[in-house]
Amino acid sequence: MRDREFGLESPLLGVVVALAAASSCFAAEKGFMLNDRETIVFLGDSVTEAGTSTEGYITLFKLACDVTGHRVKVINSGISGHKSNDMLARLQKDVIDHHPNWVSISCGDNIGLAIDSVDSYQGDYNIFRNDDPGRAVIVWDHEPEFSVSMIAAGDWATYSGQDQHSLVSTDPDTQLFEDLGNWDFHLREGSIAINKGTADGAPPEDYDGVSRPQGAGFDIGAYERK
Ligand SMILES: [Ca+2]
Repeated sequence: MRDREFGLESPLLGVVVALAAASSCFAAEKGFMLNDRETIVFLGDSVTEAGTSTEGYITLFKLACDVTGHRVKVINSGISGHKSNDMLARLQKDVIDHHPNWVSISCGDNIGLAIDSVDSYQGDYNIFRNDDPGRAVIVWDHEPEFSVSMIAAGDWATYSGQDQHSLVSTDPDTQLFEDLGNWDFHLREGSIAINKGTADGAPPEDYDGVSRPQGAGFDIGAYERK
């Protein structure tokens, strides 16, 4: 049995953390959306499995419930190493059978790309980047994991035979987007994605309706920089 439950009376940790953005259950415009005695299941991988550790995100979520006087039942259904297909296979047992009012699903949290085998992967004109630069690509039947620097050095393209035109970004704030903090994914001046896409299958207009390509070629991403 891998699930772990937090009792309704779990102790406060004495530290109040700004948690309002931690879950849509705290959507600012709607206030606290969980009701007393409701159940929430957290389905995920290693980050979720560790989520009920002292500083884990589920612990912080439960703390927020406690300090706001909401008695909710929290169930941790995280299992380290699990991908979306693994979670789907245990969805009935680990989620539905708990009859939750809410479900939080969290996949691939600290891994850029995880696949069972390189044989099942086809990709190109991507931009690789990960918060944990040591875990950009994981192939389950291959060691070691590919870091961002290994991808930049061409190790991933050589191994996979894919991503021959793909790039690496170490800092998307300055290398890619106009305003990542505010979810503005328009390409900034000098973005490494400009003119690095392909005409193959490219829509004639970008997400804003701007005709593509602009300049010397198609840009990678949803927006063509004018
Ligand atoms: Ca362009």
